[in-house]
Amino acid sequence: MSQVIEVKVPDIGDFSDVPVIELFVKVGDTIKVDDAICTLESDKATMDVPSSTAGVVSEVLVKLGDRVSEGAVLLKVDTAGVADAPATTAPATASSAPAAPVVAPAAAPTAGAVDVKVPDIGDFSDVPIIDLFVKVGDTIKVDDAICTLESDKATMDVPSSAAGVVSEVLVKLGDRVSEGTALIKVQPGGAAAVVPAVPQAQVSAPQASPIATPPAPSAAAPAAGLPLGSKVHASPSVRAYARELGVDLAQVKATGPKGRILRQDVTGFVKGAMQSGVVPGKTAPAAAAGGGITGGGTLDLLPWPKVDFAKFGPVEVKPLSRIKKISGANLSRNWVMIPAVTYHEDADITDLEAFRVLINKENDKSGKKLTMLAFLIKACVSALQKFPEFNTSLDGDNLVYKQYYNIAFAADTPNGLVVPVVKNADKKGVFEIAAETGELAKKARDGKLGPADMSGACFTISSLGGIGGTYFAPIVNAPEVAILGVNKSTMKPVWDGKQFMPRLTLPLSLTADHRVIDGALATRFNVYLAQLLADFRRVLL
Ligand code: CAO
Repeated sequence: MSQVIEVKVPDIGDFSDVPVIELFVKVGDTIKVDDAICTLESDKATMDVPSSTAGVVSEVLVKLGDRVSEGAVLLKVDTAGVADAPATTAPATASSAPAAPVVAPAAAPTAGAVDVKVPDIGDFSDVPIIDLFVKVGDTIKVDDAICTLESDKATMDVPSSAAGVVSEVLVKLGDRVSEGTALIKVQPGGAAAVVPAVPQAQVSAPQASPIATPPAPSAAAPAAGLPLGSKVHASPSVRAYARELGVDLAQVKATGPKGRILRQDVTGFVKGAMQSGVVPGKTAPAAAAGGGITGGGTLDLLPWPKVDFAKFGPVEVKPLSRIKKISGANLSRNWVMIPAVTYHEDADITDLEAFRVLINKENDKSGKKLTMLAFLIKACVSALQKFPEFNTSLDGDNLVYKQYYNIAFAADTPNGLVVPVVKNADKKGVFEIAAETGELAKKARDGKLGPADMSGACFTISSLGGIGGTYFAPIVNAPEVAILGVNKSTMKPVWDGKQFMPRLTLPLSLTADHRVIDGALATRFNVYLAQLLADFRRVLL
């Protein structure tokens, strides 16, 4: 018998008056239970509203941009002739099908189910869940995103450590969780591909800010990266990520549950686009970076060469680490979008190195150690103070001058490059900076850097001095405008006007964004930096 049922907004937690940003149905559509009707987006989360009934849509009572709360009627559905429609379901219960903020309903936990818990999330605890991607009955793979946590500093997707069928969801939207909180129970399925624990690096990778990663989106960042009405499913963090990279989500192939676009889909899209020579979102990112690639838009490159390497000899294929995948996308963007020039200079560090060795000898017993990196950080702060254009970021047509001095340094780890930040380096002494870089480098190697450790940088130093090399051309770490590369110091004969003298010479390589810094200014910066390193007393002036 024909019956018209109202489909209402279910319990959406503490949210009310939330705008409809996507609408997936129209009059005449045949829908099933759980089909997505629309997406609501608050400033904290994006929620798909599933249908609580099956049938033919006879009326759509909302339009894009309407603001709705729990109980608002979205659709009228005619259940005539539809087998799985809950024919006797009263309108009131039609709204009881929860949307995204769902707590696991009936399914009883099964023996053998594995708990998937919040992994190590650095110093964060009591962090709210702003997005939940799984529900009871979903089949998930290892590394599928389970939920998004958002602290005041960063948005983190929590990947699953187990594969199988979700038998219980133990949390709901808005719940606050910490390391070790059980999120879901998973009944291992198929080949029982349960991974005992999420490796540290994988956990920290989504938060990681490898060399070119932009700052994590703040909680206040607007979530939508698309115009109203675009049919894409993605969490706020993924939308923010796409927006930062200038990616149009409508072009990205989704691999998440129910067609949801995951962060790695966006990264993969950028990689694919870079390899095929097409710059994704070709006008938006250029505009955001203060002008650059417009009009022409694409790079018109040849596609990435496809070679069957195995034809020429044995090969082994290994997946890139998560950090490498993330940093790769960022490096590619920075390489393409920043018209960068590298300037070289030699600094005479004979006296500074002698001083460093002397002080370290004096402090031999205390365990305190001065490093060349600490002196470089301190000297760079002085150079940034003298040349404030280096302590800026482009924001559209504006240049943002920072009045704080946070210096990042590249740290090599087994999983790839990460860039921890020494905050307020102008207020710290070289001993303090040396101790802090030592601690941050250890955390980096252990995969334990949190988003806060890697955000807020003004300028980056990439020191290969402990390894060797003469000069190199580092890639600017956007949205910074310059980066200093340092190689191994060597004794060189230097003419003092009368004779050649052996001087310990440190090779410096400064890459600067030419949109902000001209060659003359960059060279002045380098010369000044070399003067500071040659006579460190100048730092006091
Ligand atoms: N010239 C000569 N020797 C140097 C030097 C320099 N510029 N810088 C450091 N050294 C020496 C130190 O004296 C020390 O030797 P001893 O053990 O005999 O005292 C040794 O190298 C190690 O130095 P350190 O403990 O001070 O560490 P570091 O500053 O060299 O490095 C860190 C710290 C985190 C920068 C480093 O571990 C690292 O990860 N570097 C790689 C960065 C990188 O990969 N950059 C490339 C980015 S672009 O792809």
